[in-house]
Amino acid sequence: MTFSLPSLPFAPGALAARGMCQETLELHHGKHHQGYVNALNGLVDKNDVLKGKSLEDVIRFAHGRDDLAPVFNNAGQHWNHSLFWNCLSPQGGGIPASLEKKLTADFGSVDKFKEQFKAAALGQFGSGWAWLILGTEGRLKITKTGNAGTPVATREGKALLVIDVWEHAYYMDYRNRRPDFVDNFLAKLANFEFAAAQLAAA
Ligand code: MN3
Repeated sequence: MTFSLPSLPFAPGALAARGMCQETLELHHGKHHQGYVNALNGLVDKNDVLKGKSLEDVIRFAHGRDDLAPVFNNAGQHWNHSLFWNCLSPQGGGIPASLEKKLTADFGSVDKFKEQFKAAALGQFGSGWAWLILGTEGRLKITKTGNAGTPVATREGKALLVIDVWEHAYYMDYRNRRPDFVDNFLAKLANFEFAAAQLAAA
């Protein structure tokens, strides 16, 4: 076994009062994410070139290769979900002053950042992810990726915050209402303390 499922950084029921129920987290973490890890380990086990590589190196090696699409998909999903759990918090929604200053400098205001982040999350047709990234030029930017796409593959900067917009992330709590899920994420779940720490460490 090369890769393993990280523990959630909170109890699975800890977000229930803030718009993400325990069953969503148990399925999303314990079934979906675990499934990606299991599939990835099975694929790596059958491929000597991949054995011993870090997760990031596996993602970059498999990126764009049709023959390694299942490897890329499961590795990308493992990386993205591992970050996503850290982007949720039972005390989420509050933006530390250091991050607020940077958001205001690069987007004009916190509200404009939220508008653009929401637009990316809603504009991702089908499954995928929306990201707040510190670009290589030092400016914050918002991007979106489809399916298992990840900024690890494109080396476009450091991911500070991500939202999973696959239906499995929100269907139990919000049914088809992705806008409500994204609004709730920004207001009550997003771990901006983690994003600020990622920024400070960059
Ligand atoms: Mn997911």
